[in-house]
Amino acid sequence: MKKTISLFILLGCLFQTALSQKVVLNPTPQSITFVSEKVISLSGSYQLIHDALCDRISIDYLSDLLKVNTNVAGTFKITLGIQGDKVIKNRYSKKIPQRSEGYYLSVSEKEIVLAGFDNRGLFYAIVTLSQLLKDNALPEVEIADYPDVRYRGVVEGFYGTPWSFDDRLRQIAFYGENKLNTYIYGPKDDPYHSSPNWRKPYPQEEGLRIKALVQASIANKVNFTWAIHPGKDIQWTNEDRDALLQKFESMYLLGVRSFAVFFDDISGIGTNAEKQAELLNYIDDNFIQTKNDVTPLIMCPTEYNKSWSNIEKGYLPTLGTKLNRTVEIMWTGDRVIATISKESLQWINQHIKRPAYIWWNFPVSDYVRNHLLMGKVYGNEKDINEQLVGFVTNPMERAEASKIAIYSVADYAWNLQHFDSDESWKNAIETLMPVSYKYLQVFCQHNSDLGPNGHKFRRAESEAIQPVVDSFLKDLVQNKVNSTEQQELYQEFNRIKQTADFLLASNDNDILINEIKPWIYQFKNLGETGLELFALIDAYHTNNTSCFINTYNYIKTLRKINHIIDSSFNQNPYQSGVKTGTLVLQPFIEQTFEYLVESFNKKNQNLSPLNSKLNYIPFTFNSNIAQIKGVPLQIKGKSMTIPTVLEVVKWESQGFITFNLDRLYNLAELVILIEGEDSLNWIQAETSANNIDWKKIDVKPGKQQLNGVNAKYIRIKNVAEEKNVKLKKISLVVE
Ligand code: 14T
Repeated sequence: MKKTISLFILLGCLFQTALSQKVVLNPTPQSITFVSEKVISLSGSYQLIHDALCDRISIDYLSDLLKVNTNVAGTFKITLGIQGDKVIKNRYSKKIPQRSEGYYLSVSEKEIVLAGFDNRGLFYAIVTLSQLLKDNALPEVEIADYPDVRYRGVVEGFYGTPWSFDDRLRQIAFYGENKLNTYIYGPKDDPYHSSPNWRKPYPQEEGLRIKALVQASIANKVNFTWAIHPGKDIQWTNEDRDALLQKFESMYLLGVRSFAVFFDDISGIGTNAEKQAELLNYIDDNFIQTKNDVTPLIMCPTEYNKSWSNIEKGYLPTLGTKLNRTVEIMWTGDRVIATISKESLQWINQHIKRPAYIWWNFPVSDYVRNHLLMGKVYGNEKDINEQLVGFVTNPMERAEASKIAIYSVADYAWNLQHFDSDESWKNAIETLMPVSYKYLQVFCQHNSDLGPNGHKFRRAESEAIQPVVDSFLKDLVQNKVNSTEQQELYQEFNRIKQTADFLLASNDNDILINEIKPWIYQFKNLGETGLELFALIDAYHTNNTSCFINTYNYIKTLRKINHIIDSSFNQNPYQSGVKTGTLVLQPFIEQTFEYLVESFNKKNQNLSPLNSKLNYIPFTFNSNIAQIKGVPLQIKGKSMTIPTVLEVVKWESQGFITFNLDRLYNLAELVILIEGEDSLNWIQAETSANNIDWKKIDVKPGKQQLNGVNAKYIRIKNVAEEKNVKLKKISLVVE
């Protein structure tokens, strides 16, 4: 009996075989046939059949996997090789998909066949075999498989602390396990990748670490791609051109065989398309093409997304026509942070005259550093494989936590049509925590949205409980009680509280737990606060005044604990602190609390009213500067800071930032730090008590004392021409 299973029915390729455990294949194969329901138990001695020149990496990997004892040859045959090999040629060649990195795998009672289109294909056949293997047994299957996308992987391209050496080693192994073939090394904060040191070779120790990463990449069939970011201060001289080539040569000596040049996030002369194309063609002609073992050059343009591109001015068309066709061009989509559609790819491809190489800015969190992005991978269209040459994800500073998204990107980029976002996310979680996955799933479900941010990119969060929250809130304001809803919500908060402890005490992925620990603390606080809310509801309905006040006080105290966590962990000048459950659950708590306390106050007019605002925000700001408005003000005690944005900000003439205080304060200190600006004569600062009459104050760069000026509003304004500036810090401290 032969059974071909449609992968749609398989739901993300989870299938129950006669094996005791379920088998999950990631990425989902293109086609899989269950030949029978038999389980093939492996005996431990085999006959490995391969050509003499068969790829050593695959032989070693297979031997390791099956613990092959080469001294004791068995009778069970395992044939491995590629397309043209003698052992493959006549018998199996026709079964191998004619696609690069494709493979054919068959498991029967007689033998196992592992046949790659190329060496990477063979390697991937063994990866699949390793995923099929459970308790030394295999299902009887036939698989023909290949990737939809040529380059699949990760670009370590974020701002912030670069991944550690150990992070990277674990990542590279993970890429091998999930058939990702690309790791692009480009952490913005490595000074030898970008300015100031891009011209210099790495110091010896760091060089050796890169060499070791290259070795690990080779063992996992990953292209270790080393990227350079020279555009901040490149001079377009022959010296700089040669310095870049020399740097690449030094990386080549460390074993690097894939290269990229990034021109993102720069301003000034570095952004010149003609010059960029000229330099890249030179590198391509005199370095990439002259070595016979280097993969095609990759570049990231300055206009790397549609919203930043100006076709009339010709930047992208210049690259499209001038840049050697062999150079791949990266693209983030319609915006810096966007999901990818067919239409947007067609748009860019016509300008760059080649299929784009997608740099997907998810789950990168360098612009929302107080959030974890552990939600599902969704939103990218599934019919775009013809329109792109690569798909790499830019991850979070937290490497292990990023694996949830990376796992699903591996799944998606291998087999677009069969990608099942929900199933892939669940499988990722189970892979990361094979024992405690149920708890991790609860955690991730409520830690996926980004909160309001300058890029206006949001993700679904708390989807399962959201409808209950909505109808609960509707009932609440109508004074209706729906006990099923209440029960469900109560249980969810209870689950959250327990989950936090279960995760803290778990030991199936210590590295992950360590990375996300502050968020687990905050998650527990969220659970506890939610539970107390139900005690408050109870006290309210039973008119138990003292219980109500007591619970009210306790909820306020839990909020203080929340602030303590928020100001103790993950402190950084960008988005400091620790946020969790911000899309659905925190607003639920705040709104319910507010409604209950206000109703209580109305009922108890003889008592002095309780403060119904759980989250009282004393300071806010507004601005007409596009890149700044809409970001949340950072408040710490008496000090407030406009969160640092990574980019160069276009500060138009008359562009302003106004701090609004909740009452009159004596102002203590103002900080305006702008890169390279030692005179702020183009900025006017003024204060006001009533938002009508304004009084000018002098401004100087950096920190300045305000000597107790009494005001409720303080505004800074560009009174000169438009300026492009890198804002280092803008903050105000009151007494
Ligand atoms: F090259 C790019 F494709 C890219 O995305 N560059 C950076 C990247 O390093 C960063 O991790 C990512 C997310 O913040 O976005 C780019 O960085 C930015 C994005 C901006 F919108 C830097 C300044 C910006 F204004």
